[in-house]
Amino acid sequence: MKFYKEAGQLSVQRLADRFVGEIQNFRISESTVAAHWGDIAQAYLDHKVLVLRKQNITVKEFSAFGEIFGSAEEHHVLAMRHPEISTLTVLSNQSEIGRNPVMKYFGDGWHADSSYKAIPANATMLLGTEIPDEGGDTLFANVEAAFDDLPELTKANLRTMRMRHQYRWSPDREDPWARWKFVGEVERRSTPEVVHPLVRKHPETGKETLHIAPRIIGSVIGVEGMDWDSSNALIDDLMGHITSEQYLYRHRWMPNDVIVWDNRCLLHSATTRELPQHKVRRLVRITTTGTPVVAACDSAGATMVVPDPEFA
Ligand SMILES: O=C(O)CCC(=O)C(=O)O
Ligand SMILES: [Fe+2]
Repeated sequence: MKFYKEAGQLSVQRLADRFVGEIQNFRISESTVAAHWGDIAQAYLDHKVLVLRKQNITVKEFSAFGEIFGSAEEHHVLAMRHPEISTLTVLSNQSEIGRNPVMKYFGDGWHADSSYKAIPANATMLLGTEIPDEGGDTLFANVEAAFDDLPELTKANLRTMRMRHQYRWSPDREDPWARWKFVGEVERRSTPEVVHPLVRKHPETGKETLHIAPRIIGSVIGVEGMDWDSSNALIDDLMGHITSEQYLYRHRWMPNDVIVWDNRCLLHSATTRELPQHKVRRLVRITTTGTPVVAACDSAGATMVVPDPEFA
């Protein structure tokens, strides 16, 4: 179903069932960003993912756009940073100097950015600089809609739970995809285990959503206080529900596309592992810092950082 929605003077076309808007006839520049700041911020909340086509823009203009969504954060994996501008990340599916081969597949697997930090990310935006003719799509899942559709009793039960997260955690450290393979001491120190409420309230819309990721290399250890089997089964069940077809949007990239998404109510995944190596894909990325995770229910408490015994 497609329909048009006006956000102030912006024309926005809905691209998926309950989320994703394409802002039309808009060229990002410092002056257009200043003139449409409020409209873009509102469209972002209304649509959760914004798509802007044909943005042949400079890195400075891209950064100006990013400021609408807060302050840009430096990626904790040093090798992912842009060599000159530390608040930009460069994604590439090629073998880049100084990078572990696993980094070619950055973001492949369902996740929300920085979900494992005490203060997770607000927005992430990407500018497609080198895009293959086919493949390398980015997938999005509308977690807020998926949570909303759950039975009331299930929602009430989930609201009392807390989830353990850690960037480098993996059920199997020998797994070739495990982050243990490339995180050094500096990165380990900046990413201790963090326990968040499982159901959070969106800080701007007040809507409830799940703060979750898959347990396989997805930074999620498990539900606090629950035995492994029950925790794994619950996470797998929820992930199966969230990633069912009715909640998904697949972004097929064109060169110079800009997309921005709300990590506070969505999951996303790159598909670079399926992309043949000769198909070059490079994008520039900005992520902005969010606000603390606020539990939907008081009994789920506040976020807690667990002191790392290795560095205590
Ligand atoms: O490359 C992509 O499609 C998405 C990568 C990703 O997860 C991110 O930029 O946060
Ligand atoms: Fe990501």
